[in-house]
Formats: sequence, structure tokens, C-alpha cells
Amino acid sequence: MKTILLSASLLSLWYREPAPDWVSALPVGNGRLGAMVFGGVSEERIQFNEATVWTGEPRDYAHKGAHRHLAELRQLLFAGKQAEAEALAMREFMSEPLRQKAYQPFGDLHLKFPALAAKEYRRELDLETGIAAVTFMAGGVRYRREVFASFPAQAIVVRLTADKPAPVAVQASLSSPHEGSASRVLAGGDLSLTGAVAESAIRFEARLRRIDAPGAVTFILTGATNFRNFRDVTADPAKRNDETLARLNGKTYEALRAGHVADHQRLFRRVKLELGRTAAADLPTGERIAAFARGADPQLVALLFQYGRYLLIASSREGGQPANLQGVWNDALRPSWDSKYTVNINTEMNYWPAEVANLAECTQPLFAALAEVAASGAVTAREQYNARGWVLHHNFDLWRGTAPINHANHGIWPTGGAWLALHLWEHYLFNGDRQFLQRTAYPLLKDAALFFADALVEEPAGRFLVSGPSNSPEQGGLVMAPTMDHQIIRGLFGAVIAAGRVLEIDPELRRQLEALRAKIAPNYVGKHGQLQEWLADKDDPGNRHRHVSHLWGVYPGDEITPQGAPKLFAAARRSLEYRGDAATGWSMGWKLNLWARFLDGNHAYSILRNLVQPASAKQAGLYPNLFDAHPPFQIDGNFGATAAIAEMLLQSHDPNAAPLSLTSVQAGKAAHIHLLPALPPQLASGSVSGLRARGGFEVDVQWNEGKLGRATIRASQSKPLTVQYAGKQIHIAARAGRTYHLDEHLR
Ligand code: FUC
Repeated sequence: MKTILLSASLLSLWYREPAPDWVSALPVGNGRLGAMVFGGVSEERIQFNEATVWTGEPRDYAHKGAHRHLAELRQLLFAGKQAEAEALAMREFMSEPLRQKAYQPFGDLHLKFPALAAKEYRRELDLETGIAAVTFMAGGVRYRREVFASFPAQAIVVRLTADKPAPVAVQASLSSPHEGSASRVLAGGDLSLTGAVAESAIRFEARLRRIDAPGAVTFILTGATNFRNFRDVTADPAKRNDETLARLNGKTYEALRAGHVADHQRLFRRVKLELGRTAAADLPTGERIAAFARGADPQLVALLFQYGRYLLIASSREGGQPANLQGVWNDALRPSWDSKYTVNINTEMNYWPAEVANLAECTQPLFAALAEVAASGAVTAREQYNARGWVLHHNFDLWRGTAPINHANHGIWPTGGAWLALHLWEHYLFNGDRQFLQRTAYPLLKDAALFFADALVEEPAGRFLVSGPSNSPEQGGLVMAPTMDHQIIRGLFGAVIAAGRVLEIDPELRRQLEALRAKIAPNYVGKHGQLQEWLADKDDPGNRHRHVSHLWGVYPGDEITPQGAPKLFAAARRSLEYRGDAATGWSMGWKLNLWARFLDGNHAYSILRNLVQPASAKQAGLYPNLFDAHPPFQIDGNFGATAAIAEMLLQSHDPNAAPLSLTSVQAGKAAHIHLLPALPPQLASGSVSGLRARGGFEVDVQWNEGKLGRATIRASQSKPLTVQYAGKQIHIAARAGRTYHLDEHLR
């Protein structure tokens, strides 16, 4: 059979058959609404979501008065009585209730067609347009279905066409897995699906409008809930849908499509990545995943990179919720880990590509959520630590729960908020927007730091300040003094000090934080040559656990660098070798970034090979639709991979930074760009354009057979810039608005 190529785009996922399951269906999304397109011939299923359909209701989770037990918890842990401490914590220190709430599916749009014998079937998702399409021939007619989720229209749009002017016969219905939901036809002819999430304050309505034309039918699907914010559920979903549809009244399909494509491409087209093309690039996507380990398919690496960018655009747009564990896509009433916001790695990883892969505005939902988390986290800080500022433990949900959940042996980990707050600082480092720093970032960063100024304690020997009670995420139970906490808190204090200097405020606070920062327990190299995960030298070199928390200082942090802290850098590398190359989805995403920071493209590529393999119930890898498998599907692995592919091609942290330094690069006063720092030999030739570097630069690089060809850097700020490639360096006094062509200087 001849394959009909309907789109020449290399940036397509495509298949020769309808999706047999959810992880084969193709995702579209506009941040708020998401949908999975199955592409059946006689029945299309479009499973859809809205980002605020959750279980639960507004409530506070802080354990009131828990701070009265804090001193005893610390004493028990310092005395080595971990079991007693955990038991006490379970009684007196955990979130009320103990668990947070879950993200929910919304419903399904079903389209029923007359039974047809389809030929030349093709299903695809074009990342360039953000349109999922199904095409086939039947009875001499070519049928085409297009589905997209439009951000400007705030709706999911479905278009059915036939290339002969015969009427398109289709019956549409809406259903929802939520008990008691019902659909009915409204006076104007629209279909309405209403319902509520059981034992929750959330009510919802979806609305379907059908527009018939000769040879074409258009459906507009919109959905809304009563959720306004984590304290307010008084909105009227039906009124919201009325307003959305009223705004779209009279718009042609062509106008809706053009509006969507323009919005999508404004973001998507900023970065181009070419890694070369082999015959494998012509295979259907599912087959390419299986073939990746056996042969060269560098274009699949480019596709995976761009897919992460596509997914971020589709799941994190201004005014919406941040991308959760599954972005915005979920068909289960009881999704894994509630599909909420796990922040001991997962939510942060979702946003790793945002800055470097030139989608900085996709961070807005995260920053808006952080402001709410900080409000709720201030109550937790006061009630559980008698501390100023705000704290977030290892998860939050739609209701902005911030207290420690599930179990003391992993839930009591107070640095989730600090880590997320550092994303604000990174955003500033990338764009230099002083107003953002002053209004949005600094207040949240400062209050995150005030919490630790109060919550750090001296260890019994009085040498250091340590964090605790805490965990090294999901390792070794409740402890004092996990290395990761100290790295994050040093990073946080450093950011607040640097930001305070930029804004010329709070000199007294800066002095305090400098003094505290110098007393925080340092990183240690342990008896196995490893970077110690805890203050005590108790790492097990046989431990293959997926979390690599103590390597935070290498990536995403920047306090352990090859020139600034070579011994720690070598020890961190040793630790990663002990942990091994196999892992869950997101863990491979992290290890990829770490090997890129260890400037080892070859090792990074071997992790990439583990990541790009067919996923199963037990095996991490990629599902047919390229969703990353923990397993099950968890979107962080996709975002981690995208960030890592960028990190192999461009790095812009300071390679001279050390744990107690606050270099001018870290402070945003100077910049450092490392070109092709970890280029895998398997990706020997290619080009990338539009990556962003800290300091406000946009970078294009082209390389042949492992060697730099052209490099172009566009500056949006004026500052001293060092550009490094393969042991060579040049220094530029970069001026805003200028473009620098560096090829001959660095080759
Ligand atoms: C952390 C991880 C798990 C999973 C969950 C959502 O607890 O350790 O692997 O990713 O988050």
C-alpha cells in the first residue's frame, strides 16, 4: 500500500491505525482544556479535560499548633531515634487531612459515523500547527477530520470534511465518567453536559455546538467549572460557556483555525532543531520508538525535543493551572499520584525547558500558583514551624495544600517551595526583567528565605546550621540534614541576596542571609568517593534509586561546577555512576541533564537510548504517542528530555561557581555561554536556532561532524559575556540589540 503523505512536516507524529488505547491517542491542549484524539473510523472518541476539574474543596491543610512538637522531633532525630520521630510526626505533624486531592477527567465527545471500509488511513499530530488529523478514503470519498484546542478561542474545535459535496453524516454525543452527569439539548440546539465531582465542590458544564455546511461539519466544544481560585468556587460554569460561545459566534472554521495556528506558531516556531534525517524518519512514530535502539534516527531526538515544547504550550498557558503530573490530560477517576503537583522533582522538571527552549511565558501559571501556594504556605509555616515566610512540602494540589502529606518518611520535606521559588529567579536571569523581579519574584523569594532563616537549626556539635526534620526525597526516611535541602537553601539565599542588590533593598536582611548561608552544612565527599546524600556518610553505593536529590547542586542548581568545585563535581559524577543508567521516566530525564552538565554527551546519549524505547506496564520509555512512561504516563519525563537535549547543545550557568560563591553570572551581572558542551557523537551534525541563555541571549548554533560551524548570539541586554567552546573562550562586552557572529573566533 502506498502511504499518502498529507503533511510533509518532519514534526509530525503519525500512525496507520486508530489509537487502540489512551497512550496511543494524540494530545491537543490550550493550557486550560486538553483532549485526546483516538481517530476511530466509524466512531471518534475525543476524551477531554479541563484543568480545574478536581476532587476536593477550598480548605486549609496545615496541622494547627504542630510547631509545639518540632523541637522534640529534632531532638529525637539528632539522637538517632528515627522510628520514634516518625511515629511522633505521624501523630502530630502531618497534613490535615493526610492526603491531597486528585485531578479528574471531564468527559468524552463521541462522534458516530456510518460504517465505512476505510483505506489509506492516516492519523497524525502536526506539532507545527497543533492540529491532530485523521484522513482516509471510503467509497471514493476522501474524509478528513481536524481537531485542535485553541487558546484564543478557549475551545476545542473539530472539523469534518469530505472531498465530495456529499452530506457528512455524523451523530454527536457527550458523556462523562462522573456519576450523575447528564446531557441535554438546549433551546438554541447546543448540547450541554452538566455534572459534579463526587464529594467535591466542583461543578462543571461542557457545551457542544454544531455548525453544518455543505461537505463539512464543525463542532465547537467548550467546558468550564465553578472554580475561581483555591478559596472561591462561586463561578457559574454555564455562564462561562455562554460567554465563550458568544465570543465565537459567527466565526468561520477558517478563522478559528487561523487564529489557533497563529497563536501556536508564535510560540512553537521560535526554536528550530535539525539533527539530520535517516530512512527511519519515514516510519510511523510507534515503529520508530521500537527501532531507535537498533539504528540511527537522530530526527526522532529532534521530534522528542519539539514534542516537549508542544506539550508545554498545550498544558501551561497564561491564566490557567500549571502543568500537573499528566500536563492537562487524564482519563482516570483515580489517576496515579492523583495527577497533582509533586514538587520533590516532578513539577519543577515540567518547567525545566521553559526558559532555555524559549517558552518563558508558559511559566505564568506556575508563578500564579506559587503566589497562592505562598499564601497557604504562610499558614503552614506559622502553625507547623512557628516561622515567618512560607513553606511547601513535597506536594500541592488545586486547593494549594502545603503541609506534609502521606507519610513522615517522605512527606516532611520542607524545600519544595524554595526550589519552585528559584524558578522565579531563573526567569529573571534569563530575561533581566527588573519589574518582574521587583513585583513578582522578589516578594515570594524573600518570604521563602525568611522561612528558612527561622527554620534552620544548629546541629548538636554546633558547627553547622541544618535543615530538618526532612528527607532526602524518598530515601532513608525522616532525618536531619539532607544534602539537597542545604543546596537548595544556599541557592535560595543566594538568589535573595543577589536580587536585593539589584533592587537596592533590604541590606540588613542580606547581611543576615549571608551570615546564615555561610553556616549551612557544606557538601561532603564520602568514603565511596561519592557526594554524600546526607551529612552523615551513610550512602549505599549499590543503591539504584530513581531520586538523585543530592545532585541538585549540579543540575538544576549550579553550586557544583567543574572549575568552581572540581572535587565535589567529581564526587557527584561518581554518585551518578553508582545510581546507574536505568530508571523511571523522569529519573532518566534528570540523569540526562546531569550527564549534560558533566559534559559527557556520550553518556547522555546512552540514557537517551534507555528513554527512547517502547514503554510497557513495567518498562519506562515512550508510549506510542511519545508520552513518557514512569510508567505509567507522567509528563515530567517528556519535559526533562526536552530540557536535556537543549542542555547538551547550550549551557549558560557559571562553570566557576562554588557552593558559597555568588558570582556575577549567578547574580545576573555577567553571562557565560558554553556552546555544544555535551554533544553526543551520535548527533554529530545539526543546527539549532532560538535557544535562550541566561543574561538575555538568543543563540543559534550549527555544527558538522562534531565541530562547531556557525554560532550567532543576539543580545537583549548589555553585559560582559564569555563564550566558551571546546576549551576556547572569548570575552565580549555585549550590547543590547546587537548580534554577534562568533564562528571564526571559536573554531
Ligand atoms: C515522586 C516519585 C515517584 C513519582 C511521584 C509522582 O514521589 O518518587 O516516582 O514520580 O513523585
